[in-house]
Amino acid sequence: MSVASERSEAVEETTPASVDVVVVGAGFSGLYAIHRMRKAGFDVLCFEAGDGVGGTWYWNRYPGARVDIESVQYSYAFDEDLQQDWKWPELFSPQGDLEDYINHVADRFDLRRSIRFNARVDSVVFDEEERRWQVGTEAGHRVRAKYVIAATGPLDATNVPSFPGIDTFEGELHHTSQWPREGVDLRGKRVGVIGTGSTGVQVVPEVAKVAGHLHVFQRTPAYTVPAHNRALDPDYEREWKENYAQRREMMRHHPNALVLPMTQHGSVFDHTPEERLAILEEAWRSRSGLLFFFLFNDVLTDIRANEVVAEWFRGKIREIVKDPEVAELLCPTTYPLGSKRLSIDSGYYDTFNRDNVTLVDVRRDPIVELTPKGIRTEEAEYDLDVLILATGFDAMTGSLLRLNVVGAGGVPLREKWSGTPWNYLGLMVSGFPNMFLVHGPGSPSVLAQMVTQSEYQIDWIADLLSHMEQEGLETVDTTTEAERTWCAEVTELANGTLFPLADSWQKGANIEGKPQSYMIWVGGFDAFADRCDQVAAAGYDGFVLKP
Ligand code: N01
Repeated sequence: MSVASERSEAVEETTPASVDVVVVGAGFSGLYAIHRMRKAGFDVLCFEAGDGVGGTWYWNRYPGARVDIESVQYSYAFDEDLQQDWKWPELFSPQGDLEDYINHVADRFDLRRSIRFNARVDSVVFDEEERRWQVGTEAGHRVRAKYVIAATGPLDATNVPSFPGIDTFEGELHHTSQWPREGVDLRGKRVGVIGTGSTGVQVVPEVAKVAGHLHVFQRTPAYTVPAHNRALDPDYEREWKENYAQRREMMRHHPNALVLPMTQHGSVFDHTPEERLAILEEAWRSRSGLLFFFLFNDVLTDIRANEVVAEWFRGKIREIVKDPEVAELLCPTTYPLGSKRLSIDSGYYDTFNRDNVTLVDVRRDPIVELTPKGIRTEEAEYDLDVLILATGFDAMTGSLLRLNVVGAGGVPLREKWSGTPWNYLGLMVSGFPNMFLVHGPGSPSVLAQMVTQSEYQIDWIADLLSHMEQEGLETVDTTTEAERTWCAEVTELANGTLFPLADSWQKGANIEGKPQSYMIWVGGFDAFADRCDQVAAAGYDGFVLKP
C-alpha cells in the first residue's frame, strides 16, 4: 500500500463522507461559522491548513504582531457571557493574546471536534448531477457537502516575490506570515527586512531591539501613527462591559463597524492652519489608526485635503527622525494618506535613529538578486544572517483561488476571475451555487472591523440556509446580472474616493501580472449590511433559489 493511500484511509476513519456544510479555515470567521451552523441545525466540518485555530492570528506570529482595533471591539459579540468573562490585558492585543482568546473560544464552544487540522483544502468541485460540492484536502480528506463556506480570509495567501537567487541564500529566510512557532533567534545577528507595509512597521522596531544590525529594504514608505497601546484600564473595561449590547448595536450601524468616541471636525478647509494643527497634534498625542481619518470628512475623498494632512504628517517624520536624508526617504509622497492601510506602530520612525539600523532605498537602488550571503542591489551588497520578508499577500482572491474551485459546467473560479473578481455582495459568485465567501472581494473587508463583519456575514448566510431548508430548496446561486451591477457599484464608489490611487494589494497591484481592479466595497459596513438585509427581505433579490 502506498503512503498516500495509507494516509487517506487513516483520515477516513475520523471524517464523515458527507456533511451539510464544509467551512474552509478556522480563523475568527470559520470558528463562528462552525458554531452558527451547528446552532441552525446543520452538520458542519471545517478544514484548517494549520495545526491550530486563529487564522491570521495563528500564522502571523512575527515579533510586534498586534491588532490595530481596540480588543473590546475586535472580539465576538455572539455570546454575552463570553464577552463579559473575557479579560483583555491590553488595549490593542498582541498576537499571543488573540491566539489565547480564539483558543478559549474553540474550547468553550466545543468547536475542535468539527475541525480537521493540517488539512489544506486543495480542491472544491461542484457535482452538478448530485448538486453537491466535493471537497478535498492535501491530507487526503474527501467530503461531499451541500454548502461550502470559504472563510479563508482576505490576507492569507503569502506573497513571496520571485527574487532571482532566492533559493541560494544560505542564511535563515522567513516570511512574517509563516513565522515559526518556536520563534527565531535574532540576537546579535545581521538581519534584513524587506517590506514596509503594516507588517514591516510592526516587525522593524522589535527586530532592531535585538539584532546586531538591521537593514530595512524599503520600496515605498508607509504612513504610520503611534499605537498608544497600554494595559486595558479597568474602568474602561467595566464601562464597556456594562454597555456591550448597545455598543455592539452602534458598531452594526457604523461604516467601519466601530465605536469611535471622537469629534469630527468637518472639512480640512473649515479651519485655519493653526486650528488644524491643534486638532492634528492632539490626535497624534492621543489617538491611533483609523480614528485619525475621522478627524476631517474629506481626507479620503479630496486630494487637496489629503495633501494638507499628508504634509503635516511628513513634518512629524522629519521631527522624529534625526538624519534629514533618512527622514526624507521615510516620507511617503507617491500615494495619498490612507489609500493604503494606515499602520499603527510602536516607535517605528524612532527606530531609524538607532545606530544599528540602516534604511536602504530599493526604489532608487533596486534589489537585483539574493546571493548565498545576502542581498545584492544594483549598487551594493548586504551580508545577512537572517532575511525577513514582510512582503504581504496575494490578497482578496489568492486564498480563494488556491482552493482550486470548479463550479457548475466545469468552470474554474480561476477562469471566472481571470479579469474582474465577479461577485454579488461579496458573498457569492454566479455559477458557484451554494458556495459562500466571507470577506470576499466586493465586501467591506479591511475597511471595517473584521470580527463584527464576520458575524454579520455568517448570520446572513445561516439565515439563508435555514430559509432554504424550510422551503425544501436545493440550490442558491446569484446571476451574472446581479454581480455585474454589484461590481460596477463597487468600482463607482471606489472611484469617488482616493483609495484606487495607491498601487496596493487592495486593487491587486502588488502581485505581478494580477488583473487590477479595486476590490473593496468602500460604501461602509453599515450601508453594506443594510443592503444585505434588504436583499434578504425582498426574497433574496439577485439570487436564484431552486428546489
Ligand atoms: O503587506 P503590504 P503587509 N521588493 O502588501 C514590499 C493587514 N495588516 O503584510 O509598497 C521590495 O501592505 C511592499 O512595497 P510596495 C493590513 O490590512 C494589519 O504589510 O509594493 N519590496 C510593501 O512595503 C495591511 O494592509 C495589521 O512598493 C517589496 C511590503 O512589501 C495588510 O495586512 C498588521 C517587494 C508589503 O506591504 C498587508 O500588510 C499587519 C519587492 N519585490 C498587516 N514586494 C494590523 O492589524 C513587496 N514589497 C496592525
